[in-house]
Amino acid sequence: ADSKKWVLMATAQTPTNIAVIKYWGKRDETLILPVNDSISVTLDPSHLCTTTTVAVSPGFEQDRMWLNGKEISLSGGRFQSCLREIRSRACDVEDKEKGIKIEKKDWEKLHVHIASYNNFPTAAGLASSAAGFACLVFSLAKLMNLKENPSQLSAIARQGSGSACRSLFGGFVKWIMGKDENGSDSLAVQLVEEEHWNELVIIIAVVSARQKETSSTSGMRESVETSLLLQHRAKEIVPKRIVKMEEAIKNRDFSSFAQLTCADSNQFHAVCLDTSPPIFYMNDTSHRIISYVEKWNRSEGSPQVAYTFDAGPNAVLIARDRQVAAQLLRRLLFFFPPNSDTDLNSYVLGDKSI
Ligand code: 2P0
Repeated sequence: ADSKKWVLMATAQTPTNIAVIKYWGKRDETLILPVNDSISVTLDPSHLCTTTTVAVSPGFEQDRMWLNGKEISLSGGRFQSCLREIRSRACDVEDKEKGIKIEKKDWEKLHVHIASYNNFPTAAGLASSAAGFACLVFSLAKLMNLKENPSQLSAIARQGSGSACRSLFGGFVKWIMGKDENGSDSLAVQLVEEEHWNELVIIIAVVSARQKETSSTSGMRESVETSLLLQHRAKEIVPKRIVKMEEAIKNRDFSSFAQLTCADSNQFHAVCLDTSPPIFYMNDTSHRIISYVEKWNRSEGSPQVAYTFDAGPNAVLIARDRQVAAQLLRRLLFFFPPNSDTDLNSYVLGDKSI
């Protein structure tokens, strides 16, 4: 009976990431293999992040999970894929102080309890699944003493949610689509560390905290099935953009970075519009923010701010430095006052987010 009393735990914290070259479309739905490479920037963990604690005990009778204190089902294929992949790589664990020894073979029989918290609204288009699955995989890998490196772990997180694979690293990250049918080479690599371009400031303007109408998963499935623009984008446009974006990041070339980021966001939303039936993620306020930033950038002669929008109306604005960020915040509050006729109601400042 005593042996049922011990509990071993591990905790991890993982920030969300924002794509500057977007992932939109899968070539394999189960393994989550994308139709193109993507590049993202990982936010500062103090703002949009998930904290997950995982525990194992011989007293646990089944795998269970709580999200923000509420129990959720682990029966979905994506959770099961992640758990299976991690368990199969688990190693011996010994805690001499507690007198606990778990052998590799024991992990198949032991159950885990998972408690996860987001410090931001779930499913409001703020990429909660990215931070969530990355954190789940990372904390379980810690608990079960996996020997895999972060890129190898990213290929497991990918099977939870595509964008999650990019949250295993800080700084700028590339998700390589890979060629293998089994997905072994579809993983994330770090392009540069967070310190490389620390002048940048990321501001997220929350246009609406409402839950989105079309989930990313079903939206991209419909785009793959119906949009010819998506095929053209994946084959002809993104490969060239990835090369240019890597170059811009390496050289901290903000003009080129901003131009590519805005163009790629706009093309992603054009693909959504090219989908049948069309998908609208942005709203009038989103469009007004785009017009405003475009006008500002043109009046300065070179880009000061880049914008990018994911599967929702919220604007992610990347300022070239702190001065521009301060100016941007003042202007946003002036032109889009909180609780006015627009529904722009709060701002989250990702101060020195990379
Ligand atoms: C991205 N998005 O690159 C793109 C841009 C939204 C727009 O990755 O089906 O939640 O779990 O792989 O990762 C959102 O898609 O979709 C996403 P699944 P995911 O960030």
